Amino acid sequence: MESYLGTISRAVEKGDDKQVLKIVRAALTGGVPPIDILEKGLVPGIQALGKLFKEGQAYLPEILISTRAMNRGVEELRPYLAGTNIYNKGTVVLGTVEGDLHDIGKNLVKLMLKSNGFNVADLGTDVSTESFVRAAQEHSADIIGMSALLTMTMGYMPKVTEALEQEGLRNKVKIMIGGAPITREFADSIGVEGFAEDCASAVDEATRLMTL
Ligand code: B1M
Repeated sequence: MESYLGTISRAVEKGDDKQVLKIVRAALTGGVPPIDILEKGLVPGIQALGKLFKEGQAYLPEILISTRAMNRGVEELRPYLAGTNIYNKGTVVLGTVEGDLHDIGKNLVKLMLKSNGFNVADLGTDVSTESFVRAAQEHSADIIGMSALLTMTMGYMPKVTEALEQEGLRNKVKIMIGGAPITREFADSIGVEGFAEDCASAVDEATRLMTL
């Protein structure tokens, strides 16, 4: 069992999707519990790469390739995990704020969150304040995640926060923000709990927010 799991982790870290699929299937046939394949095989692989990324020893293309490999494995396991609710750490409503069309970073955050067990409702780009509020209600969101790449559009973040407050939702959701011009100081100044500098930290931060 250990050899299956270690091989899966290394294949995710290397971004070898064919190997991931092959060994996940072999592990399932060999009787390894699907949840172990997920938590002791796939997840440690993407976490190892996330750590390298944070240390500057891995780069975005590698994250993308490994995320794809991870997702191949997750998709193979999904039928076995469906309905157990084990693979849901929380629901994140995610979008790039109004006026902003940049979505490369936001999509990476989505991939990393999904790969690490979060349910993500992706609203896309140029998302209005009303859409964030409506989606928070519709999806019973635990976290609202906002991305902004333009200094001009950062100003929509406090607007969404205020609108959630007005709708009486602020005590039900945590808010996480990110994007190149966003800093922890800015997050503090607008009174949101969460900030992440990159897609790997976004997973740690979302996990932390779920414990608050
Ligand atoms: Co634009 N653009 N752009 N652009 N663009 C920038 C952002 C800019 C810095 C370029 C520059 O001038 N040097 C500049 C912004 C200046 C500013 O306001 N500070 C800029 C500008 C001015 C513009 C236009 C206004 C240009 C024009 O039309 N005159 C225009 C605006 C359009 C609009 O949005 N309304 C525009 C358009 C575009 C393109 C459409 C051409 C394209 C976007 C394509 C797309 O996203 N589909 C584009 C691109 C590609 C860039 C650059 C080159 C790259 C951005 C990117 O994808 N980075 C960028 C310059 C640069 O950054 N070097 C630039 C890679 C990405 C992985 O990083 O998005 O930071 P990033 O995401 C990271 C983290 O920030 C974090 O995790 C991600 C992964 O680690 N993160 C989060 C992101 N969101 C998060 C959310 C979280 C947590 C973490 O929680 C919810």
